[in-house]
Amino acid sequence: MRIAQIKLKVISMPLKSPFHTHLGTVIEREGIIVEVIDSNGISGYGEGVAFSTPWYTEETVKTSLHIMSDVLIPLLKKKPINQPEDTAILFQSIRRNHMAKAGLEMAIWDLYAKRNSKSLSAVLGGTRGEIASGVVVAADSLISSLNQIEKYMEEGYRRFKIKINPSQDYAFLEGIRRYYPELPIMADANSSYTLRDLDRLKALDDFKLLMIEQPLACDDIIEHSLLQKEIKTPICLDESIVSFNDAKNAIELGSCKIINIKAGRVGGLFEAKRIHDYCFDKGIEVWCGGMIEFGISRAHNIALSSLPGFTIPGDISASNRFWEEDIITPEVSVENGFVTVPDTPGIGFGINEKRLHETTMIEKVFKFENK
Ligand code: OSB
Ligand code: MG
Repeated sequence: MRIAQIKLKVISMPLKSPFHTHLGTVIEREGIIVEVIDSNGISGYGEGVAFSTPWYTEETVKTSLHIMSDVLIPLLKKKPINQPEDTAILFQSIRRNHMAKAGLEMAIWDLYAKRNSKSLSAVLGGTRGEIASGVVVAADSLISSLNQIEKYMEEGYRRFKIKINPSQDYAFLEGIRRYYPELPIMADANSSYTLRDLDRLKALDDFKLLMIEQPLACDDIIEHSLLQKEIKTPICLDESIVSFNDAKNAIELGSCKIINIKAGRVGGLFEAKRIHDYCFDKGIEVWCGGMIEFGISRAHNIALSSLPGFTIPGDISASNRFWEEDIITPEVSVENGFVTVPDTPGIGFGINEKRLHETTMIEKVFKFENK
């Protein structure tokens, strides 16, 4: 493929309601919309999912914009890309900065699929026509969590993820279980515990949680393996898995029974698929994590979730979970708890140009010289 230009747009949009975690509250979401245009005028879209501040990983919108503009796009200018894998391999010469890499790489996957008139799901090897949808409850009190759960149940969601931390865990989950004894719930701790909290974590076995996501430090695979031996609730790793090797090590050490795959966190769809394939082989279940993202990243998540190993409902909620109006058309919708996987070319969603325009704060255009 011949890239003619790349456009980067930093957009900013308020969330419908604040997203609380023990690491901070997200009120306004910034992101980077990546458009890669080929010499025939076909556009592929990706999304840089780093946050404004480095609370979840070390990247930020500003570092991503810098790495894309000053490091990765110049690399793309130097080497032709024939298939999406070439991008992932080209970017291996640069350390980390996974969300910056993924934003560009995923746009190239979309472009590649569109050029071949295939859906992204088909290009990735997807086998599912619809995927079960999960939703995250990130409220700061029991009462507002219960209200959110009730609303999301009515909307048909199949799995509820509750944010927990040492000051909002046992009594909190007990409060939820009192009203919803059988609801499929899981907890996400975002690294808020240490092994000193072993008794607290053991006690959570009382709640028949589907899993506990990332209880311990983001860079700790050994202690998670010790913890998993002590608790019945399956551990799912999120922050700890930033590469294929992390996934392999965690599985070999018994640090988790489930992996949350986010393409942004691992550097793109190529690495995400490698992790999926390895887990599939080893019988480790995976699901697709969310990043409070806009529709483009969500569309990529839908395609990724159509792979056979994604057996657990992911953080794939409807556009209206976070946004008054999304930047894609149609918006992502959940019906009876399922999202349909598009079979039209590429990510299978169009761009809501008006919404994209009104939310754009910065725009950068990179023109490629094609000899
Ligand atoms: O830890 O999974 C996480 C959102 C932003 C950053 C990290 C996480 C999350 C979520 C789910 O919990 C968000 C979603 O549904 O998009
Ligand atoms: Mg998580």
